[in-house]
Amino acid sequence: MPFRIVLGDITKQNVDAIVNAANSSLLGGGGVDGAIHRAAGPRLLEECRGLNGCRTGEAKVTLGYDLPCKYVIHTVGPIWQGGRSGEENLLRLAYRNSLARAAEKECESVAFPLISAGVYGYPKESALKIAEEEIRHFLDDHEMEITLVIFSKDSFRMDMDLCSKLSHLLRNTYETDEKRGSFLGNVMKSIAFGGAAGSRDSVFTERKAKEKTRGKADAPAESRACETEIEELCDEAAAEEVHVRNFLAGQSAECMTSQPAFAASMMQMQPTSLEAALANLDESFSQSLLRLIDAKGMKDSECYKKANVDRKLFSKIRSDVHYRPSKQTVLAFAVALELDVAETEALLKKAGFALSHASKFDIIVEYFISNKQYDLYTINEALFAFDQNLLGA
Ligand code: AR6
Repeated sequence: MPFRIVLGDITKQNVDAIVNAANSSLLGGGGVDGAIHRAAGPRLLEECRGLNGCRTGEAKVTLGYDLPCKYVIHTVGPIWQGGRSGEENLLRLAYRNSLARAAEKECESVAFPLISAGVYGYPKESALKIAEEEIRHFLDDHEMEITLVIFSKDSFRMDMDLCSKLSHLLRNTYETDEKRGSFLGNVMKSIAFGGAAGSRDSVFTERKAKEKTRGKADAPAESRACETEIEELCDEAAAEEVHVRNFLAGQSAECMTSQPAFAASMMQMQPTSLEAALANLDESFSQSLLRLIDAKGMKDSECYKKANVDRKLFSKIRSDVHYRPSKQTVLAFAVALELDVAETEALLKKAGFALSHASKFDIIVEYFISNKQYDLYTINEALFAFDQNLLGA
């Protein structure tokens, strides 16, 4: 995944280089600087002594010594003075110069802390936005894995308005659906385990009888509507089950005359038809994706970069017609292609997935897609804030 946000300690990241939010002496300090020097050992300070400091916005490289990374890129962010002293430009320079040093050292992966967002007092939400903008800009024409390491959720601030909208949505959709889900779950369990218990009676009709004897006068309207829907499903399933039983009991002739379409569909399950069906598979995920990229007039690179998908992975998807992507990858492409909810569902189906209101991840992504907000970085910020997997691959 070219860009990700993780919660953790930068000194523990398995990357080629980590960035240190240092001060201009480069001789150590508190915060992330202190943590990096402690983890790297005294040889880091020795090398830093020979660097003659570093001006705000610039970046200098040392080895990583006892750290798991090869290099430490030391940069100095601005001290926040109210925003009128060129802080934004200096913070952007700190990211740009650090990334330039990482590219010079041919790093394939680099991890950043939120520069200036601690002791130097830069407002956290703006510091995050600037970090993301600079990283995204760099990734437009570089291949690298860049991780933004957030030390604690306290140091992470996303748009409060968006955050409260999503909390409200999750409360109203996820929790309501969880309750409804448990009702559906019970029906499904009764279907699955009722049949496995060996009873000769239809589990569907059994379920229906139970539903009928249960008093519904007190049930809330929403729950009654849901139960009616389930009852209808049970009726349909029961009818289908009767036909299957008839057919399997050797009553195919009767079945043929009373239900020709059903009998014909059962006949299609013969081995020769199965072979034919398998020879006529639908368009695969990979084929659908490439068709959609063309239809939107996008270049491949434009699409996979917008989707936060690694170039190598995209080549794999391109060359393997049967490639099975993860749900995060499919949704990342849906966002990059700016699909609507129905188109997203169709693309998910190609990979064997669906959007579910029993999943926070799905609700959050669906929220952005249905509101036509296709900025993947903002979506990932929201997913990170709610402890979900990020989009991309
Ligand atoms: N891993 C990842 N992030 C961390 C870690 C860690 N181990 N420790 C802290 N952070 P700060 P600044 C986060 O104060 O604002 C030093 O004394 C922290 O939560 O380290 O650029 C230097 O010597 C915050 O979000 O750096 C300078 O004098 C972010 O790292 C001065 O502080 C930056 O916080 C630089 O201040």
